[in-house]
Amino acid sequence: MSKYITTPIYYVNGEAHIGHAYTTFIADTMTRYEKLKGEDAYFLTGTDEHGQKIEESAAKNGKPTQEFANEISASFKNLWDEFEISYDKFIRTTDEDHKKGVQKAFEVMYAKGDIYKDFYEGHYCVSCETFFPETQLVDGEFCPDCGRSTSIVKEESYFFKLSKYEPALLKYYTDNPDFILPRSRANEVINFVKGGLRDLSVTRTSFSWGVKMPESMNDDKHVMYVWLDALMNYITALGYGKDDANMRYWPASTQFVGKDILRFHAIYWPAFLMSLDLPLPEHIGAHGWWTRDGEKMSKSKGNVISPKQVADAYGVENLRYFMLREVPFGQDGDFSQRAFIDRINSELSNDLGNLLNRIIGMSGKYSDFEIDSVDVLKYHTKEIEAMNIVLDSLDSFMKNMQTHRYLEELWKLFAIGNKAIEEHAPWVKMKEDRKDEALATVALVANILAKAAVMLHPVMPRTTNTIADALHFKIDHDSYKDLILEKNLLELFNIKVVPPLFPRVEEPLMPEAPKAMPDDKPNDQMKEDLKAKREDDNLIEIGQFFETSLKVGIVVEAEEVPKSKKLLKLQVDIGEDKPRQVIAGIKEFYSAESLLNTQVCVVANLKPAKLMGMLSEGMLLAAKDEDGLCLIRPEKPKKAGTPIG
Ligand code: ME8
Repeated sequence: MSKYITTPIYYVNGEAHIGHAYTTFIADTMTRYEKLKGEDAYFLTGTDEHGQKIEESAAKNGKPTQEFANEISASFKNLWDEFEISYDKFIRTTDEDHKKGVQKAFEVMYAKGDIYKDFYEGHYCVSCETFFPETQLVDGEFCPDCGRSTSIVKEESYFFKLSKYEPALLKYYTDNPDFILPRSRANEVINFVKGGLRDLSVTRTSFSWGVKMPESMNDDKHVMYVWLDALMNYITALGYGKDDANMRYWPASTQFVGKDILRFHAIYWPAFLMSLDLPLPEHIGAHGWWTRDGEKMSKSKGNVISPKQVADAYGVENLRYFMLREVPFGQDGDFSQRAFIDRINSELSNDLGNLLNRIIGMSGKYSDFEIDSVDVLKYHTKEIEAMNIVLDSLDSFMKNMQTHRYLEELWKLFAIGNKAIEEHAPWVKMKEDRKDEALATVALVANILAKAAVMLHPVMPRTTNTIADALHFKIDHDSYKDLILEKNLLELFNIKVVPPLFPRVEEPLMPEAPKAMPDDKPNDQMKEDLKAKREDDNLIEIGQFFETSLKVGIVVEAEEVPKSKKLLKLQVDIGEDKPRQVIAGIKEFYSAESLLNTQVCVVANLKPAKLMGMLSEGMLLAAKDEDGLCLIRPEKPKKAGTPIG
């Protein structure tokens, strides 16, 4: 059976960072693992290049959109090439074949009766390229996903009948409990679907940087919604809509995504596929979010880590090892140089690197680098058994994407090897003239290391090839079959001396991340920063809490905003030279008069936003439930501007 593995296609509005690298590393590791097992595996990655956001980023950079997209797309591709990522195809949504495939899919869905034309009026978030119903907006205006200001967009649009697929989706989740992995993530998706799906607007007329409508629709005002365009990449890459050349790889075995875009992949994507009469992927694997030293990464804090910078300092393979070892798949992870260095020194250098050095040293000293396995079973059945138990356990961890457990178990092999050396002390045996025994122990350890290298190969391909070279064998499907499945030993080792693989790291090799100060003003926060904030399982550090400047304010003027059901215009004194203007969506609950001279709590460092053309320079804290909304106020009067926290 073939295996098809994908990463998300990354937006070309900025360079790759460590989160992108993580997804790509897991997908690469999984593909290499399947290939090692002899599977016909195909690995897709690429870039997502359409939509208003990319158009705006290009404009900000003063470049024509296509040229800008070309540059950033190339920077992703070059990075993956430098990292030796084993993708089979790098797709770009601006590829002609892709665009044709999307048009074809649109036609098929339309012919099926799943697409109809109507009008859409709604709150649109450009950053997320998504419409949100009013009930989901924060404070009547802000995007619930990224926190940015939304704008009201009314346009003619084609709609996909997402609502029609609600029952089929729910049934699919029940019948396929491993569709969404880890399973713990499935509930949020199921609840979202149970909450009711609205039909999805799948075209736009407000901008033109997108895939055009199929000619048969005769409607060139519209371009495709970027998520429809983007999700289709997983099949257009296989030739859908062109020649179906590689469609035999469909359905995908695992589609890796970050938890931020799980909803798109676990709801919209399967619904589109059902409409196209195509089977659904076996797994959507949603991983967690990476922070740096406990802080969200954001451009404004200047703490975004470039994978290239880390790889230049520490080596890309060490980075792969660290990221896959450090976090349980699905959970959030933290990148800190301290934790990284500790793992390099203790696990890579001490446990693994030393074992190779000892084999090189002992084989050189005792038998001119030539050792064979003839006596291994005579003296070491106990160790061989222990080794086989570990090797047999590994596959299930990788199948469940539990790379951290896979590596943890794999490391038991080095413990078995190092312990055998201590216990059997070949140097003593040599002195006692028991050379056979001494060499059997060295051969045992060389076999353990060889097998470990085979299984570590998908995670650290280059390093394990060096180990294989030193031990005089090759890592490929044949050696996997021979050494792992058939449990054979390597007959002969002709050991080659190689320099130490993992020099110890004494000092951090990169500058430390700047620490966010409590009064740091978050301004142009990156998308992922904000996106992650909505996750309810995402605990924050105290410093992150203090990024929000909360102050006691006194309402010094209040009036209704004409023609608005919801808004009041307030002037709030927060101890500055002049009061702040706050446009608050509380008119249904408070009259303007009743607010005059009362105390409120104000978020004072929110980016100013325009609401109905008026500037709002803060937000009031309030609590809302089914009984209505009430403002949060100090229990006793406090001076205007008193900090809260
Ligand atoms: O969402 N931690 O592209 P994108 C972990 N184009 N993973 C992270 C991360 C972090 N801090 N930051 C990014 C898009 N990622 C769309 C996808 S697919 C049809 C369209 C990873 O450039 C993670 O995999 O915003 C996340 O899902 C992806 O990058 C988002 O990349």
